[in-house]
Order: sequence, then structure tokens, then C-alpha cells
Amino acid sequence: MSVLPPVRRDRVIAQLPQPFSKDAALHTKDGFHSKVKTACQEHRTGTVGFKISKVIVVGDLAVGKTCLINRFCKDTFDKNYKATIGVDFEMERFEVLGVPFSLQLWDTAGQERFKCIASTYYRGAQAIIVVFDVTDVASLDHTRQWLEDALKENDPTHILLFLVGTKKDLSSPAQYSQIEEDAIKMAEEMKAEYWAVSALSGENVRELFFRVASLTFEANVLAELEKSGSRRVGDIVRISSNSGNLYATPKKSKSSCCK
Ligand SMILES: Nc1nc2c(ncn2[C@@H]2O[C@H](COP(=O)(O)OP(=O)(O)OP(=O)(O)O)[C@@H](O)[C@H]2O)c(=O)[nH]1
Ligand SMILES: [Mg+2]
Repeated sequence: MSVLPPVRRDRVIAQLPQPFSKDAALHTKDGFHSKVKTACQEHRTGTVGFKISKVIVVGDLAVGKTCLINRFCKDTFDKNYKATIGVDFEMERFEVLGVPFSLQLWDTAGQERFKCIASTYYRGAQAIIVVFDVTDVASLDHTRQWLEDALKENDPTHILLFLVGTKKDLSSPAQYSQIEEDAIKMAEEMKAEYWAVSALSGENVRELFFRVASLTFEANVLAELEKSGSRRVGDIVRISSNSGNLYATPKKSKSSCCK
């Protein structure tokens, strides 16, 4: 028997959401992988399942990471800047193809002095959202370094990457299209999916997180199917996490910062 209340109606995903741009997408298929759809259909008549994925959000200070998460999770926006100290954490529950699925969203600090505390939480991520501010070209350049640092703690072959430009409301269409060209090139280089959003207006925020949830869910189920091989289908949606160490105690910092 489930002890959790039902998933909110506006967190139910029945169709694969489409990417922001087909030029910089993780994949451009119309629907979920057929094996995933079949496994989920069969699950409905089987055991109760629960899946969870860890997502880390990184990027320069004040690019809008916290506002992005707060817009999605709490539908709020704060125009005053309050730096994240170390990390913050939100859990967001979905239902994807009838299966309960949660995203652990780790909102990390962009300020240099908190970076090494935040980086101890990078391990075990299934998706990385690298954030920049569309009105600040330097923050786009810095995304390479953020990604490199986050990948050091993870297996780069099994991780989904999203490059997200925030504060779209602050740029004129002409300014925006200029940075978009560079951002799409950067996304291609990183093998990331590109999105542009505004936490102030809410533009594309829900669409982004639905896409993150759907693609991590799909990858999670496919990995379980591959692992389970001949195991019965009900097993693929048992309580599990790919990373296995979502609640692991953070590693001790190797660097001398944050002292
Ligand atoms: N106009 C506009 N302002 C935004 C948007 N997103 C964030 N901001 C503003 O940008 C500032 C920084 O936002 P935060 O979300 O705190 O930035 P952060 O990336 O979490 O910063 P750190 O925690 O220091 O790493 C705040 O003053 C926000 O109000 C947006 O979409 N549009
Ligand atoms: Mg923050």
C-alpha cells in the first residue's frame, strides 16, 4: 500500500514532451521508446513501482538556478538575489506512463567560495542542468568548466545533459537570437539539450522539467531493462535508483577552499 498522496494532476506525463530546439536535442523521437511503453503498460497490472533520479543544477552565481527551480516546484519568483549557500534540495514527484517517478533536484551554489561544498553533492547524478544567463555571454563560456567539474564526479557515458539559458525575458529578440546561435553550438559540443527559459514569466520552465523528467525516466527504465535481461517485467519498476548512492554521505573535500 502506498503511503504517499497521489501525484498532482499537473505532474502526470502521458506523452513524450518535445525538445525546445530540434537542432540541440538529446533525441528527436516523437514518443517514448517502445520497450519503455510496453514495460510500463505491463507494470500497471503488476507490482507497485517507484523510481527516482538525481538531477544537479550548476552554473555561475546569480544566473538564476534557484529561481528556475522555485518557479517549477513552488510557482514563485523572488526578484531579490539570495545566494545559495552550499546546496538546496527539492523533491518533485511525477507520474510517467502510469509509473510513479521522482526527481531529486539539487540546487548548487555558483559562488566560488561555496563551490567545493556544492561539488561534494555532484556524485550519482543522472542528469546535469548547466545554467547560464542569456544576457551574459561570460556565463555561457563558463558552462564548459561547470560541466567538466560536474562530470568528474560522474560517469559521462550515462548522464543526460541540459544546457539552459535563463532570464529570456530580459533580452530583446535580436540579442536573444545572437546568443542562441552560440548556445546551440555549445550544446552540440557538450552533447546537451538546449533550452531557453524565464523564471520571471515562467516561459518554458514546466516544459523543460517535463522533458528532464521524461528523458531521465526513459533512460532509467531502459537501463533497468538492459540489466534485468530475462527478469520478469514487474521487476523493472521495483524500488530502485540507478546511482545507488543518492543518499551517500558527501565525499570529504580534497581542495583547500571552503575552509
Ligand atoms: N528578469 C529575470 N530575473 C531573474 C530570472 N531568474 C533569476 N533572476 C534574478 O537573478 C538573480 C539571481 O537569481 P538566483 O536564482 O538566486 O541565482 P542563482 O543562480 O541561484 O545564484 P547562486 O545561488 O549564487 O548560485 C535574482 O535577483 C533573480 O530575481 C529570470 O528569469 N528573469
Ligand atoms: Mg541559488
